[in-house]
Amino acid sequence: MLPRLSAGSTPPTALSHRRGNLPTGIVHLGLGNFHRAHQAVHTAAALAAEDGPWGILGVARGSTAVADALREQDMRYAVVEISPAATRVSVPAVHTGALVAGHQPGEVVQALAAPATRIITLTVTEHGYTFDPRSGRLDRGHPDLAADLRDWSHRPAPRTTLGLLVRGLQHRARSHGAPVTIMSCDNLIHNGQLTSRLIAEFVAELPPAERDELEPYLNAVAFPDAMVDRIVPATTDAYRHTVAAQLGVRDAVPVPAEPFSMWVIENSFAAGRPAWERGGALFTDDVGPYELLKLRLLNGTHSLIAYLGALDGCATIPESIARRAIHGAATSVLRDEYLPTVPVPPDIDLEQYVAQLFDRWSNSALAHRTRQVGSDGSVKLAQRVPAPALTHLKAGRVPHHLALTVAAYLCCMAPPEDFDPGPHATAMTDPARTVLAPFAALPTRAFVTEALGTGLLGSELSAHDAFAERVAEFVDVLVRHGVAAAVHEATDE
Ligand code: CS2
Repeated sequence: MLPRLSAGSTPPTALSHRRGNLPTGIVHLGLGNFHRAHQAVHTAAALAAEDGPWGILGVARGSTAVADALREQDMRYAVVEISPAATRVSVPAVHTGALVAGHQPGEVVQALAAPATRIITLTVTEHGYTFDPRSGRLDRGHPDLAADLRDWSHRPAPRTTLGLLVRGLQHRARSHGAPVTIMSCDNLIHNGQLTSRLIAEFVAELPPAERDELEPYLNAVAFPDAMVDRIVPATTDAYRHTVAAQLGVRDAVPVPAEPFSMWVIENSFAAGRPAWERGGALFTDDVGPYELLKLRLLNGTHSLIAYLGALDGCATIPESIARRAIHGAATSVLRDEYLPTVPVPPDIDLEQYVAQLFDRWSNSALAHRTRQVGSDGSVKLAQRVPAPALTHLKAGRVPHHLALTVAAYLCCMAPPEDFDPGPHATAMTDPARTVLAPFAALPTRAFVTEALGTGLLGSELSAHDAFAERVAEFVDVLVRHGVAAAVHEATDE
């Protein structure tokens, strides 16, 4: 039996910045695969180039599986960078510990409040912000958020990410007042500004004495925007075998990732930061154009590929993009509908960026699942579709491929009774499923009106009849004639 991955067994390929103890300077909420293949790798590379007190304490939300495995492995795990050309395994060694918020909220708050903690980073997914994507404000209907606000003074251990952050800030304000940076690394437009607004809104809801005590401290907190980009699928046994074969150790929690990785960060930190620019990150004063480029060209197109692919029987993104019709639809939505709505940052070579996107989606060695990209579409699409769709509609054009994206999503989430969307669509998870399901029995046009009427994509888009009409037409074609016919119809326009 192979030895378990550990500090002692870490092979010489380890991306470990030094021996000895690394102090914790960063607390990260969201110990999932993405963080471990993105921020952790950039941080390890930065620390290898320039030492500093920037170890990361990782906090998982509810599940103990990853935290337990990491502890058993001295906080080591492998990143399996994989493409058809090569497989490269590395072991970032930057985590100083792991906590589970659902079980150890008090310790999490303590870590957030520690004077040595100078940066708090987040990858809690779009859902983790307990906000309403339509209004950009707190989702007061969210039971955990409502409970946090209601019981604030009696509940030392908040349930939501925002609650944990505010409790941590409260302790900081009371005990030492040292400045701190909170950096969102989730796929949300202006993620830093959004986090700052949500925290301010949360604080404004506190009992007056606590609110008045905490509000001035918020000036000591920086909220940089950050664009993050790396395709990181779920772990499977195949990757565990790769690690065993390449490193000769057992790793229970390796992370697969594509070779590409990009991180663009607003250079606005309250209490220092690692030299992330030496670990591959780009610093700028305005992350906005990078965010829009990535959220629309990559993520927006990704959604279309995932929904069409799943409906066409494809388990993976590379399998989907290899189908002619889906490749065509992806090209059209990207070039004709997303691209005209984004400012291209001056240092981006657009043609190269687009070609690289198609290469990344075609990474057949990575097996990124359509059901992973298609899950939680109700929160993701709100970030991707409405703004560009409205730009076209206001200019008098119907964006057919954006309508097709919404139609394909609806077919996956709320298929009519006599239509089987297939196993990959059925496996997609989304809280909106239960909301949309009752409408599936309606005639298509009414179904689309009701679905959009839930505010799924904001109220402005649902008021555009021409868009809803087009979505309904595509739902009918997808259900009756399939993906290729729907793409043909969209492209014919
Ligand atoms: C994907 C993203 O699941 C999704 O919605 O579009 O996770 C995508 O893979 C990453 O944002 C790439 O950086």
